[in-house]
Amino acid sequence: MKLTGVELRRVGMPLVAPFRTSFGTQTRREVLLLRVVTDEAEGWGECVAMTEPLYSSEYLGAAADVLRTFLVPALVTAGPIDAHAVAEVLEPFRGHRMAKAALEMAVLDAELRAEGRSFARELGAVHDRVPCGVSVGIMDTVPALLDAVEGYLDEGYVRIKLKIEPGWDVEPVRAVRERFGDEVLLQVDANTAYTLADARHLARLDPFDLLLIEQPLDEEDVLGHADLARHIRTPVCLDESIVSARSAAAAIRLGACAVVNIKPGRVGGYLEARRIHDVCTAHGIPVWCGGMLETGLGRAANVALAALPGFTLPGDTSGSARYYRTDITDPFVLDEGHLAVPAGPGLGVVPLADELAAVTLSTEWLAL
Ligand code: NPG
Repeated sequence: MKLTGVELRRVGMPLVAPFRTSFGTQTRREVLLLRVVTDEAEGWGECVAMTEPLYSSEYLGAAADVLRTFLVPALVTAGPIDAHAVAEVLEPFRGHRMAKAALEMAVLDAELRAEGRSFARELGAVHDRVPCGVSVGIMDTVPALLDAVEGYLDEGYVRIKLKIEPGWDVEPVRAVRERFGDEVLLQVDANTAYTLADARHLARLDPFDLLLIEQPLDEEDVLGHADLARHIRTPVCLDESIVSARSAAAAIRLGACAVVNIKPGRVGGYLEARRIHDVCTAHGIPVWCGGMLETGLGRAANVALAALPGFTLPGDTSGSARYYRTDITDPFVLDEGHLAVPAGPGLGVVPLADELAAVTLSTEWLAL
């Protein structure tokens, strides 16, 4: 395939409700979309970087800049494009995995559309629907949290993840267990809000039979997670710390994680995400698909990934309505707690022209 055009598009979408994590509160999501045009087909990519570098060092403005200045020019210089060669072409540039992931996703989408194959088939999906969990933000009060959880359970979500931080951990977990019982699949996510000095405190979560505690410590503190794992019974899951198949292998060898959250943006793309799945599966480590408040484009690809055999825990693959009143694709709608894996060529979904136009903040064609 020959690359003939790349468009960067910034969209802004209001969230249905504020989403509070240990690193901040979001009321809207700005997303960088990428459209690649080739001589054979077009493809869409979604960059999961947020507007501010609070989850990781990446942010939307930097992603747009590195794509414009380095990544897209390197791909053009490399000649005919092939999705499986994109990562290697971009490899000399350090970091910027979310930007790289978006570019690879768009090229892969174009290639698969041209060949009439789906993301699910390409990645190795073995299911045609996936069970869905939901991530519940930090609330002002426990009753407000219980109302939110009740609503999600009524909608059919099969697993609840509570965002936690110091001051909002044991009590909300206890309240959810007391109200909804021991059968509810429940896990917590700290987004790096604790230190190893909190080990005793975090052990107070042990009686609640959580599926896992996600990224309690700093992203660079892999060894600390291994130490923590010896002090608590709740299985430790890593998110921010896992940025590649190599870092996953190292974390597993260190005993730093019993479970891994795979987010394609965080690790540089869907192909590296699949390699992490393979490494984890080979070591008997269960994985699940994380979420970054994706639009229908990223959601489509995530649902395809979540259908791989090693994804044995429900992911943060919620329905579109969890975040957006109007999505830019046909919405993903929960059916008995599951989402259907798109089967059409490429992502299997395309942006709806009117919906996309309504949320577009700016567009930019890159000079090739
Ligand atoms: O369902 O898309 C979703 C969001 C799930 O909690 C979620 N994501 O730390 O995992 C996370 C968190 C997040 C959201 C991180 C946005 C970064 C940006």
